[in-house]
Amino acid sequence: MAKNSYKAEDIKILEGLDAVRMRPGMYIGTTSIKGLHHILWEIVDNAVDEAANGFADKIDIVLYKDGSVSVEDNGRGIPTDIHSKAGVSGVQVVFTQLHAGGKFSSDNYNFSGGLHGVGASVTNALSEWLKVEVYKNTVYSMEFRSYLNKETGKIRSGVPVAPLKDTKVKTKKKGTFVRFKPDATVFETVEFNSETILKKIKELAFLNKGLEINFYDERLDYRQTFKYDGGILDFVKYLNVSKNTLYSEPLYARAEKDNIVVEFAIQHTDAYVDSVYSYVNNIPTPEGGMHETGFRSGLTRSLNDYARERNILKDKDDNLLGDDFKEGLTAIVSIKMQNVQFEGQTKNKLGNPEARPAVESVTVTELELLMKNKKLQKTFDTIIAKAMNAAKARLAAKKAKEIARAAKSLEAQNLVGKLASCSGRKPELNELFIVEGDSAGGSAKQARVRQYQAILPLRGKPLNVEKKKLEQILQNEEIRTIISALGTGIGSEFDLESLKFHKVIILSDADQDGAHIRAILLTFFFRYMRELVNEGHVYIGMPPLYKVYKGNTEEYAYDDNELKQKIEKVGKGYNVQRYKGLGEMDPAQLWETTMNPETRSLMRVTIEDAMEADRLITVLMGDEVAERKKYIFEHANFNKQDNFAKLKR
Ligand code: TTJ
Repeated sequence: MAKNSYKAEDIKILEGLDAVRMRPGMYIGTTSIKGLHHILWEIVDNAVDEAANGFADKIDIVLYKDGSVSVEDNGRGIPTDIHSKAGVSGVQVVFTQLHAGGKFSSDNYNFSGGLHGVGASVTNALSEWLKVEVYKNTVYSMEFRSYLNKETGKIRSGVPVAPLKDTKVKTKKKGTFVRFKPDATVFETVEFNSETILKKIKELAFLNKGLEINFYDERLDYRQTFKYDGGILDFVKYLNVSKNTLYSEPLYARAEKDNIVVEFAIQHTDAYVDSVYSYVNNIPTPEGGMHETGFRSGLTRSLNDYARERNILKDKDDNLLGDDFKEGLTAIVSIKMQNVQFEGQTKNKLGNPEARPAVESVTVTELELLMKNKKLQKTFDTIIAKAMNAAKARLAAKKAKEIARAAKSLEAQNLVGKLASCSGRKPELNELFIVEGDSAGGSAKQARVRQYQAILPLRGKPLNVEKKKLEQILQNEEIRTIISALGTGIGSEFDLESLKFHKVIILSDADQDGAHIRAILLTFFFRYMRELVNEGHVYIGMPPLYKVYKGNTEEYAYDDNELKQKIEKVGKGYNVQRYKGLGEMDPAQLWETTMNPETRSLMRVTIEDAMEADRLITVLMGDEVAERKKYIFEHANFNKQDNFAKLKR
């Protein structure tokens, strides 16, 4: 009776393996080189599981000249005794029963990978032959073969040549050895790629701290050993080897929560993208999933808490976002758990919802522990500083986007009412004078050459762009008029091609208010129309400070030094007029001194000038009181023309 049922069972099992051979794609996805490697990983996974559960610390992989490959571990060995239900040895069950995969019950293993869980029997089914040795005091041995059934004309897969045999040969070794030759009639190629294998082995060695994996390729007589006592900490170091790291030792932690073992390693670089790699039971999850989500939110939460505790983030500040902490982050998150469920089209994503809170909790708890270590304070401060920078860039980008959008809608409106436009249609020749004050604006309108000179008078100070919010800036009429007059748009939408005036000339008084207006305009250009400055389209008009005259002679002086020279030149009986503002000049004088291309003085604004103006505005208007005082002290007479942005005539 027992024997009969065994036989029936046996036949059913063999039919199972034949099914694998009939439709390999159903079990390993593909019969390409990827599928070929897949049947190797099914075997390697079993050995790695034994190691991951603490029963083995060495795995040898050999590629042979005959096209076969072997995997050996120094673990407990596949069970050699008769399996009570199957009535055959454990070894036979492992290699002939689909889904058995060496994991008889979860009592033997806490966690097991199994790349796709199809098990070692699939490897057997798709091999020409497979040999097993188990070392437990003596050497046990068994062999499987595929052969042509002459009666049916079909190939039978993975058939035991004989039951498992105790050879009685004594051995001091412990473990399992499996060697197989992939079936050339199944796969598109049966040539293993050692590079692919090496890459995967290296990853497995990183993921399993202290596990030694030896590789030997007999075809090339090439060997390499992988062993990382730092595990994923070494992995992170390896990933960052050619990058600029922000601190030398990666942060590392490992803890268990709700039967899930969580391990992570983190190190930041000066890069702007993140490289986070996650794994479940040594299987990569390139699309992330619940564990990665938990890790990222745990990281964000604990680092925000830290930043507040250290008062780097003030009460009024918003929390830093997950995206801010992503910048330059290199991390490995590796978890081990039971009943893994993969999701997504490619099954590259961890679906188990319970993984999320477990990983988040471990991440927060373990990071908080590390944060208490005074020696790591600098590291954490560096991480926060990096994220603060990222947040700043994020806000600036958002602002630029909003402003660009708003500017687009501005173009639709007609805001150039105050603008006295020019008639010429050649932007290369056209000049826009932005003139401080209505009275100077009036003079300029009278003096100009209408064909190529346009005048935009500014009433009062254009709004300080630094202190105000975006919406307020755009509500400011002066700024709106400038934007719509230039025609370029702003921020990310800025388009130099649409510029209507190739010279944009700021004309302001030589006093403190004038200097301020100039700085505000330069700051605006620097922030929102940087290219305009970069391409040399922004100028500062230089009205003279003095007029020296006698009879019909008139000489202008732009500073005190020049005044002395001009006085000498005009000679006895001279008169001096000091201009307090542009408005004191009549149109003819304004034309001659500041607008006539033949006689005027213009200074082209460089990007450094604009940057300096931006800094000045930021410091003068910003929150840093000490910095402001220092700046005012150092630039006490900042309304002097030559002190403003190093402009040279
Ligand atoms: C199963 O539960 C009892 C103790 O041994 C467990 C076991 O199966 N261990 C084991 C299997 N170690 N190594 C393997 C193994 C190694 C290779 C190379 C291939 C396969 C299919 C299994």
